[in-house]
Amino acid sequence: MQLSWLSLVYLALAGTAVAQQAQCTNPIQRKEWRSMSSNEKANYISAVNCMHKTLKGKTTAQVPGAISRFDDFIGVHKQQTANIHFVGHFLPWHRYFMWAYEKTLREECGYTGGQPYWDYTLDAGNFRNSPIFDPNTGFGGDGAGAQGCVSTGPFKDWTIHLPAQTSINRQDRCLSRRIDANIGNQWLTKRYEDDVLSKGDYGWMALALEGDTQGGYGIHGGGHFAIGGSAGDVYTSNTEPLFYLHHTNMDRIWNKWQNANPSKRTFDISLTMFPRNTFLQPKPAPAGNVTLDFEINLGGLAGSVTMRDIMDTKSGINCYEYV
Ligand SMILES: *[C@@H]1O[C@H](CO)[C@@H](O)[C@H](O)[C@H]1NC(C)=O
Ligand SMILES: [Cu+2]
Repeated sequence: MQLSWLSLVYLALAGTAVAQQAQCTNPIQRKEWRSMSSNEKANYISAVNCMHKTLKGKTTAQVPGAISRFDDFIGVHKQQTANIHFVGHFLPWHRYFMWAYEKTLREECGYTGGQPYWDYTLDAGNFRNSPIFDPNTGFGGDGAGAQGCVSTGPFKDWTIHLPAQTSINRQDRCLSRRIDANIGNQWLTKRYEDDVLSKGDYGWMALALEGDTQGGYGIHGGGHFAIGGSAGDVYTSNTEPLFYLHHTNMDRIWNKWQNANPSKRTFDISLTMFPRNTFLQPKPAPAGNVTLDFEINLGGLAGSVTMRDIMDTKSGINCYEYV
């Protein structure tokens, strides 16, 4: 059956109506960690701890071995790792992932604010002493002992139920951290953020931000390996609660790049559907680039959305801003 011109006009009008209805008038404010009040920080930390406790009847348990909501998120990242890194939708997928995490903190764990970010360029030269590692008002300090178990701060007693290895379903372990201040001081700096912001199109911007063109760790790898321990486990790096502040900061940098030229950049997307630096064996045949119709999903956490739904922080499924 063919659509008549009349029905196309109708669909266009209906689309406009839906867009207006869903207008984002009261965006969630996402703040830098140190600009949050003591109450906001405590509220966030306790919501993360709430997600880590077994929520009876709430965990979607679609990942074998997951017994907490926090495990669910580790499991979904683990299941999709091979398809969501070194691809065009690397940034959009992680934007969607943080959207779900923020939503869960708010709807299931009583959090009232936005997902915070960590602007580590403020710690340049002084990475180890960042207030983010404060045992009382932050995420706790470096790991200790042979396993590098985090032994101070609000997550010191955590047991993680999903192992870093992909072949095992359940293996209890601690949250581990092995701070490498040299990596932080070298890579998590304004110089590399400015390099990302200087790019003229999505492809070059995204390659710089994921670390392909900065000649080393770059900001993405720099964040993971400066924290070290669990944060450096490729499949399960979100065992580290700071993962979400690191990736939200990368999301902020992408959004800052978009906002510098919104009409040209907000919906600019490219790079391949299959990984350029592949985890997949055998290496997949080269496929086309991601477009606005390309779909991503969060497994058992949330259904499919298109790139079009996720690119703009103030339309589609999103309604948040960086302050
Ligand atoms: C795919 O994306 C890359 C990176 O942005 C770009 O250089 C290339 O032209 C794109 N290919 C097509 C066919 O659009
Ligand atoms: Cu990831």
